[in-house]
Amino acid sequence: MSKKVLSYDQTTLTGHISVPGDKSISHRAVMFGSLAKGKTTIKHFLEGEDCLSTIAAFQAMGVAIERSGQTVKIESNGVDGLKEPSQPINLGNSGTTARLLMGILSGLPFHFTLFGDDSLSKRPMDRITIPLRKMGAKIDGREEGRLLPISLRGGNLQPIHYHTPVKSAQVKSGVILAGLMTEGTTVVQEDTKTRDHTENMLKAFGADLTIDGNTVKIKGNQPLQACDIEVPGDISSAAFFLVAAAITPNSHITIENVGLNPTRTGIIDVLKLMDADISVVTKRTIGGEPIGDITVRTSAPKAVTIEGDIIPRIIDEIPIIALLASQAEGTTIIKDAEELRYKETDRIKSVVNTLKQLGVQIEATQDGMIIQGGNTLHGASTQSYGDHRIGMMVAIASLLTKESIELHDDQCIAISYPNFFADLQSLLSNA
Ligand code: SPQ
Repeated sequence: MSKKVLSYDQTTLTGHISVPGDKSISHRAVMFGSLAKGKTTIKHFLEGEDCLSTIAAFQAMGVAIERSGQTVKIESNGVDGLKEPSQPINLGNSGTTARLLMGILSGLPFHFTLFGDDSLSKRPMDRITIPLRKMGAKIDGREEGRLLPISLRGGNLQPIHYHTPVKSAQVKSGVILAGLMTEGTTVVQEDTKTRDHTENMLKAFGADLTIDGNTVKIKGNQPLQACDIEVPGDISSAAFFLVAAAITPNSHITIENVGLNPTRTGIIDVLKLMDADISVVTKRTIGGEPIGDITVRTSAPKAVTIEGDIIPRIIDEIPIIALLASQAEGTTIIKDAEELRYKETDRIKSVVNTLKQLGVQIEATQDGMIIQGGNTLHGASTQSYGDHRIGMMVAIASLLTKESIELHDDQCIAISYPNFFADLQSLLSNA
């Protein structure tokens, strides 16, 4: 297993960078480009391992997909051109590939076997297999289809009116995509709005769908029309440097061309609520996704309580928000975030254990954590536990101590941010 020793003498971050393409949008661009008849070109695609798993899945179904760096070209004969794969599909570490793909596969008259790595094999799949079974998909797997590996036989789906019990964009998207493969109208309703990239991109591919508050309605059997997609920078990746600049001395950075979809910008709201010096300029909108620049300067953050509807808008940023809170004045409380338990790791446990090792006063609650501010961090030997967001949280934490921090399994950072350490170095070397 890889190991990195993190030790930085100079910790001021300055300059401009752009971050890699958004992971959620990159996955969806490959999926919808493969379902659409014709040629789709994707620019600024995330070359992370998760999105490469999505490409491989559609290649296994006969779609011609070529990638040259961050540009992906897809030439597809549409849904009718998809073939039964001859081998099981490897989903790697990617929950998004698993849940969205199952929605699509449920509409195809073939047999599929799906498996993933150790982490994905522990993550709950019943949240998506339950509605897909209700729509008529034949699904079996470990623990009656709750866990991978899963086998699925699709075809002859019925539309559904589904009120989802979990705050999950993956579940909403999987059901919408299955709905696209039925005769009739599928309705998906959620209590709290989750990221809406599926809805935005389906519209860009010409689909007829309506959104009324937290309810999405989609007509089945609609052919998608190929189109070109430019992927915005991933705000979940940018978040690590936004927080780093807020808590290291004399820092001043701008991250350019970041996706500013309101279902994802909770990190900006949290930084503002904590009194960070942050400004945002929206520049343009592409495929329904606003894009702009975010500037952050060093400040003295204040503690807050974070709960309720903002949680899905910061769900992937909570590890780095916990580190931010450890440097704030006062006690920060994060509630209503029980979904963290179902990520690449149980992120309540892995964040709390790791930050404790580094000297932070933090305790886990059933649905979140309580973080005391004003901590002085020290060196330790830490683990990413194979979770890219824990690995990046540790790397930013290492800017807060002169002692060195060992990070075991740092390579998993490539899941969502292959050039993370190069970008960190470039911001550090400008000072
Ligand atoms: O794809 P995966 O492994 O689930 O990735 C994560 C991440 O941290 O990158 C979660 F672990 O992001 C999810 C996110 O938490 C990506 C996603 C999407 O693209 O639809 C939605 C969120 O998950 P959920 O549970 O809301 O469906």
